[in-house]
Amino acid sequence: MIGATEDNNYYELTSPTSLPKATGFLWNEKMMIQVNCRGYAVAQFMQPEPAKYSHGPNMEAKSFMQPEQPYYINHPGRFVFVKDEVSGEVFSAPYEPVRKLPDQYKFSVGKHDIKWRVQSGDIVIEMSLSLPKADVAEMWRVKVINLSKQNRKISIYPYFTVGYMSWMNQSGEYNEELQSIVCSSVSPYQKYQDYATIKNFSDKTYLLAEEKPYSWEVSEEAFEGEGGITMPSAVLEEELAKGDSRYEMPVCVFQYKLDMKPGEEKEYRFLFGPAKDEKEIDSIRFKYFLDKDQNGKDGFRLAEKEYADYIAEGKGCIQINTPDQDLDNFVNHWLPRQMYYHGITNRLTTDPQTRNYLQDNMGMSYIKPQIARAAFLHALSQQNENGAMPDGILLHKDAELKYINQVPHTDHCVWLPICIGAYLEETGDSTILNELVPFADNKEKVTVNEHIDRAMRWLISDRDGRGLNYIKQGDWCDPMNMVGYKGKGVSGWLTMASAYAFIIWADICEQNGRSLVSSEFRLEADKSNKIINKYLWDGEWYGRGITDDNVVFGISKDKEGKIFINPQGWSLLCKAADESKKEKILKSVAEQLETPYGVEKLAPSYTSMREDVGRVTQKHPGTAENGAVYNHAAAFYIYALYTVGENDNAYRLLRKMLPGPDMEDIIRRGQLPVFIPNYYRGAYRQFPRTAGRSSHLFNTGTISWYYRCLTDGLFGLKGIKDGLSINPKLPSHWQEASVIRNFRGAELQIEIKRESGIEATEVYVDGKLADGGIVKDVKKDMVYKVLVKMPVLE
Ligand code: CEZ
Repeated sequence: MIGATEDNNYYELTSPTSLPKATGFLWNEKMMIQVNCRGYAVAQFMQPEPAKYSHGPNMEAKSFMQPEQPYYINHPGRFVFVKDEVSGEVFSAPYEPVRKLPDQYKFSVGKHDIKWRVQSGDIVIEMSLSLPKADVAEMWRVKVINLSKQNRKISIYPYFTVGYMSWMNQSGEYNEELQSIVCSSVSPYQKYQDYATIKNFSDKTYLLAEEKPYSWEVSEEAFEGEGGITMPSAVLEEELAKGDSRYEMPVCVFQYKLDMKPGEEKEYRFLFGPAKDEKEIDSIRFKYFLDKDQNGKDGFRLAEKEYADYIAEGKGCIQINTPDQDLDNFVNHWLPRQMYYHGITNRLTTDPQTRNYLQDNMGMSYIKPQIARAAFLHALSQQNENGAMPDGILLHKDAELKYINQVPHTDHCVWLPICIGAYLEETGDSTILNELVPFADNKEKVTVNEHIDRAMRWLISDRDGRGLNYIKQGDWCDPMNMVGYKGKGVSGWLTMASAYAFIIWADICEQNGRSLVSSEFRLEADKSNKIINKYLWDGEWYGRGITDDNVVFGISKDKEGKIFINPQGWSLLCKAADESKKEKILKSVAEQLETPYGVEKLAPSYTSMREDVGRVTQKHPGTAENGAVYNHAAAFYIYALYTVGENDNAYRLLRKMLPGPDMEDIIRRGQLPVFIPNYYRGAYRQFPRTAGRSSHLFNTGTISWYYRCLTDGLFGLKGIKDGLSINPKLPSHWQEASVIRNFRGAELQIEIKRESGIEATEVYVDGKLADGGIVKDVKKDMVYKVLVKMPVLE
């Protein structure tokens, strides 16, 4: 019912009702679309701020992508109504809005396309969606197949939602010359100053047909009639009325009449998207449909191919073969794709949050390190000369800091050494450290070394009398906005994260001949750790912070929000926790935060506002930062577990981040294992009924950390200055695994085996024992055969 195809290129679902919210997503340089198995879609494009061309039937608030996206009967979608002209029977593919259960159904999520095959009686509808690489348009194929032994007379009605475009001006009509339905609108605005921007918007939505339609309808109301969207009156008529829409809600529906012989197939192709004007639609029509020649040149097909090639560039640096096939499938096929999406699109925003921008580019270091490098330099060029990093990084000349980026958060500096450190490990490119970069408020250029020194010193300066880092209106946890808004509250986690950043930076400085600076920051890390232990250790675990009114929170005394995951994992990373504290932490996390779906971000979830903590406590218990299995935080914890050698613990939690492998688990999460969502519902001990549900939101900082858990942790194939250090951390029940690791232009074919008689891991490179498990002098274009022998564990 649910599983990967043999070639692993698709993940398939064979019921439209068992996982009704299962989705796949596609993106390109300017847009993204997430479609669910039943035909509903959420799409946005950049102009340069995110905008829509397929709307809900009411005025929509502008917002970024949301978790647990709700769908409703009139939700924007892409459907094909099918009517038997003889019997009058109607169904719709893929499933909505008629909801007639098909005889056979398949939803196939691919990497560069998403497909459906729906059979009702003897009629099959195949739909497929792909995108061009650079244009904003959905490319649809709709195929009709007559499986019966008789001639069949049917009508099909491809239906594309346009929805409520604008309260100022909206209309639509069929344009004969363009063979398109063109809907027009004016984006609502009120300030005359905005006219200069909105006049350039792509305020039209079009549906372009390759083949001339028999008929059409452009008024949603006329199409639905009294039947409503589930059985539109217009479909029951002989012919659509060729209506238009005049300040009425537009829709794009075509009708094609088919007289099909037994076994006959017929395919139609469409383009759906936004445009500035008719001229643009005309040129799109030429490019995709008309520009053909005798040699089989076909713009549509070429664009599909170009898109497939673009997506295929998102390859990671490991191919794995382990006893866990589902993990293999995810890691080899879907994880790098999601990481690439983050790195290449910056989540389709013009002002990504600084921490997201840096972490997403940490992931890009494993795919296209040159892009990561440029991004790190770009981010540093927006640093202030006092060392502080801004809340968001502006990517476009007209971009401005919006929404959450207008709220002061204090953690952005810590991500610099952490993320650039990962880049250095992967590439060995220490030249980045000597690049000269200006500041936002000072054009004078200084080295990256100097930039990061200043960032670290800013973290040291932004502390209270005790030496704890101020939180202001948030740290990594965005909505923790009232701990320190009066200027006194501090973040325990941020103090730990700073200590960890100091250690990473000290290591990098030491390796690059800056020993003085290195010892300065090592000292700072030690100092921070003492302070952390003095003020935040609560007996069995670490507290999260101290409020403006000097109240420690995230501790055993609290009724809700007793324990937070972040301080536990990061105390291991920054080495604040000694062995005995570590044991206590592991136990407390397992008892209070672990669930069948991963570790929760905090517990118990807050059930009412805590005014000295903030907005996070107002989110619904068990969702997002209020106690969901927030995968980004869970990934930090797992990374920390690998760092302290808790291999079995780490693997168990790593595995819980993926839906499955058993069906019950996939159904409960409600999501196919083709991406990791930002959270699964938590509050497992408070609200078990909803626990485990996926947020279906594929924007998440989890991915690059998950990847590092695999490269540095599970497979222990971590870059160091002069080579690749090999020290796998397989779970004790795995006897073997193999990995192809692409590293600095070379390919390492690595076999890992447990062998009796082996006491400590031994690494052989092309037959020779490698000192310290390090493959030195890795040469570009070389292939290395590596054998790793590990002890057998009972
Ligand atoms: O946003 C993410 C942020 O993009 O939340 C993370 C944070 O580290 C990321 O930078 C944890 O707080 O209420 C809010 O503002 C939320 O915090 C969301 O915007 C949240 C979304 O869930 C998107 O993933």
